[in-house]
Amino acid sequence: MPIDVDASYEAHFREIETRAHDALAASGFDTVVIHSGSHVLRSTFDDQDWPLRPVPAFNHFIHWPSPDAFLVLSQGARTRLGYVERESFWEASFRPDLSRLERLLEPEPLKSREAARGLLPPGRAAFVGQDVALSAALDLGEPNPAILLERLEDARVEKTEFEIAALRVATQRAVEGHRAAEKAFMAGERSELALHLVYLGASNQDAFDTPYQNIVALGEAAATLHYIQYQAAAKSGARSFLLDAGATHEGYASDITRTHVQGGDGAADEFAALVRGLERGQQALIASIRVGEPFEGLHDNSHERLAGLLLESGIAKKGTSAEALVESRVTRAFYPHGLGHSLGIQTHDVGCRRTPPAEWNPFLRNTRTIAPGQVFTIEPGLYFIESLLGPVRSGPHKELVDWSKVDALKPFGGIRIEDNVVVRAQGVENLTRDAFGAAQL
Ligand SMILES: [Mn+2]
Repeated sequence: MPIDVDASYEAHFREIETRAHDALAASGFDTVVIHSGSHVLRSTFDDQDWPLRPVPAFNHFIHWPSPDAFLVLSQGARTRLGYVERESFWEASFRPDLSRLERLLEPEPLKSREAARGLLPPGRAAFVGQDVALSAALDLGEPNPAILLERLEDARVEKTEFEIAALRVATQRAVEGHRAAEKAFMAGERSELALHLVYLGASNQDAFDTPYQNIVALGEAAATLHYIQYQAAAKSGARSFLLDAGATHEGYASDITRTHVQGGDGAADEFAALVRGLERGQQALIASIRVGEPFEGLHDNSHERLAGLLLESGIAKKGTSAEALVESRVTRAFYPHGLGHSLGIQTHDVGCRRTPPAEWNPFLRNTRTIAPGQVFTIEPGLYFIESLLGPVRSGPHKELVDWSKVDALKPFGGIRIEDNVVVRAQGVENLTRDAFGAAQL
């Protein structure tokens, strides 16, 4: 059944408009001007721009992937949208669809960006955007005041039904790509570049449309957490495939990782068992999500589960305990990143890391208390990263690990399984599993 994203847009806009007004009141501003963005040169020696990434605070209201639109929100006044219409015979211009907006605000075409100054009512104004020089030149308000920015970021943590619908569409697109890439790998494709292109084709997007650069790793390359150096030549011996790739809809990102294995010999079977074990643990973690609990507790629990898997697989030696593996931080060498992060307009949405994590969880990006409306990833991993394992091999806890096992599994690189979940008052919806289910024909 197609997802009706439009139906909930008006309620979304009204809700986040109220949140923005509250943010203004709390931070002592009367007005905020949010700028969609300016073109940025890729190099000062060159005449090409980067594709525009609209400012997240702007995209929260309107998906407008074009520069020089100005959203003006003022306490007690109707919201205004000024935008510069450009005619160019070099490039196609962006044609906004204003039909959805007309009941919500005043769209006002501007002759130039300078005309944006005329949109501001009297009072204390703040500017939110990347182009601080433009704000200064046009006197659009205090640039990016931290107190207001923080509140606008916080206002993105709890998703509206519109945002959840957009995330569902973004997830479905990504799942099409994941299915096609898995099929190609299982059929013998061993070029990372070719798998990347299969993914883009099946998810119907250009590389610049993806929310983050696809991570496409065969074999040992899966041990590099953000591996994007796709090899065009086939890695004929590779038997594992890690794909971390998403898609966007209305600027909202999905972020999905799957790990596949093909083989048949002992080591491939052992690695396949590890993949299944990690996935079982990931699903158990999702089932244990509870409103009111700290996300960091889930992260700590993911280390206890990993310790169990290391023991079960024989990577950790018999006689060692799960507690010892966690206490000695050996699990951190196999799984160095955080369990998950908030997801929305930004792949790594920022509002969930207001307080720093514990010293032993340095890379955790979500330290919030779990609450309804939050959307985050659950992505435990297990990798054979020599720069992290080396110090364990020669350190005081080397006896906890069976290094011959590690060496046998190293050519497979690593595993990550990542789903995107929505927290509801009554439980959790798994956007990723729902989409994989729907795509199974
Ligand atoms: Mn992620």
